[in-house]
Amino acid sequence: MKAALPLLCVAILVLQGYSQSAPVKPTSLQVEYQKMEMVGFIHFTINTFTDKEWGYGDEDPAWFDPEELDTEQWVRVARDAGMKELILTAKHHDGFCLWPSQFTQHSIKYSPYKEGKGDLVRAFVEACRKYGLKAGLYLSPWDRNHPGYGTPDYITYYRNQLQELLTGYGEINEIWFDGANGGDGYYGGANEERRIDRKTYYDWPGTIKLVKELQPDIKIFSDAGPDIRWVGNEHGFAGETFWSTISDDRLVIGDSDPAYLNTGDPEGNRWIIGQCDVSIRPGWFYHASEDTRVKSPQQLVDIYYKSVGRNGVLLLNLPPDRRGLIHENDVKSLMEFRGIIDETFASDLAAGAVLRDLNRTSTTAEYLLELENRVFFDRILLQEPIEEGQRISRFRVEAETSDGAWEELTMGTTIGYKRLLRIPTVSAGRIRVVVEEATHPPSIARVGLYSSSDREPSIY
Ligand code: FUL
Repeated sequence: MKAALPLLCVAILVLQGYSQSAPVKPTSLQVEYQKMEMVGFIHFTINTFTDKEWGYGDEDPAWFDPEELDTEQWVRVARDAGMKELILTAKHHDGFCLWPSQFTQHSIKYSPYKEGKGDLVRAFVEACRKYGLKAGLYLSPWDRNHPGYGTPDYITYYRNQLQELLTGYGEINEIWFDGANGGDGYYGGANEERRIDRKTYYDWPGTIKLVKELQPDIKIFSDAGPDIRWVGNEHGFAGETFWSTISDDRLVIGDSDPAYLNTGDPEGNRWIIGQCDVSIRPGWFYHASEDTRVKSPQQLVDIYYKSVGRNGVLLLNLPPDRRGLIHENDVKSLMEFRGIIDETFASDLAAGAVLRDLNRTSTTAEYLLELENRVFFDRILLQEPIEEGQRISRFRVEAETSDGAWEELTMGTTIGYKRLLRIPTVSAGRIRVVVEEATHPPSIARVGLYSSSDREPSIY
């Protein structure tokens, strides 16, 4: 009888119309990664000194000479902004290496910085460790300096460099494979245009295998994962509907459909975290001409709601200037942004209240949050227990008005790890979260209510 019980349960579930396929779940490493919520990018290389966004690959290493460089300043700024990881451009498209790679002369070793004895990857990783941040590295697959780019030789070179970076610097939490690939460049003096076949040239499966062998716990980013994916734009905006699940047979590293990446797929066969990359300035690298075009604290707050608040991880770029420091204007805006977020989310007005599970079916649910007193709020936080997959595809939130009626405050589609909703201020004591549709039996892990400082007049 005991042995027959599981079979019976399965039969009942199938008869009841439960989805036959189990929900796709994240790995524990992905859950840990998602919980970081905010990570940072450091775009810094010879471009900082040539005032370019994409170096051609013919730069003279002698131009790289940051005189006040302080990796600890970068990390302190990132930590104070709430970032839990920083990713450094160890090599951008120009091929210039911020570590003394033994495989090229296009590196920091041939620059005046510390008379060629500097190793920025090491200084960066050490600073991250000192302040408790995880370290990640960006190694551009496109290399406009290397003479062999476009031939199999370059793939060997690229993997040798991965080997150097992933064996010489301790634990690296994330490796970032950019999608920009092929075009004109210096290529060892050839000065020509080189196109590659994005589907086959890099043999990504081979590289991914190597990376995981070298660092089993590392998370690999590319537009198509396998662990973390691009969200299809560089504004830092995840889609309003945003699934962490996606079908990998519809993705090609370096060539995936941005619109598909921006929403994910409820039917997807893989869990690939969405990472929302954006720069605090118009460019990814520092340009003095952009000192007055740093994103405002309010713009950063908006980005936060559209990334972290839509089930994504925010990857915000802070490009150090020619001194080798994050510029004062960037620091000011960032700290004001952090202040706004901290103030809003300092106290959860629903803390301690009971979330009652009223009613559930295989694809719907209803929760009631009863507060001791009425509270004013204009921000709602919802979370699903993503360890069990992402299931909810439509919900609404209602509040009980003073005359006992239920009024809709907001509605949405996906929730995932975290959904933040901005609404006009209301005052209520009883709140209902109604899950209208889900791919698998739904549940809500947490409902939070907050009040931001930009309060508008109450509507109840
Ligand atoms: C892009 C690159 O071309 C930019 O320079 C930058 O590194 C950005 C994060 O990714 O594809």
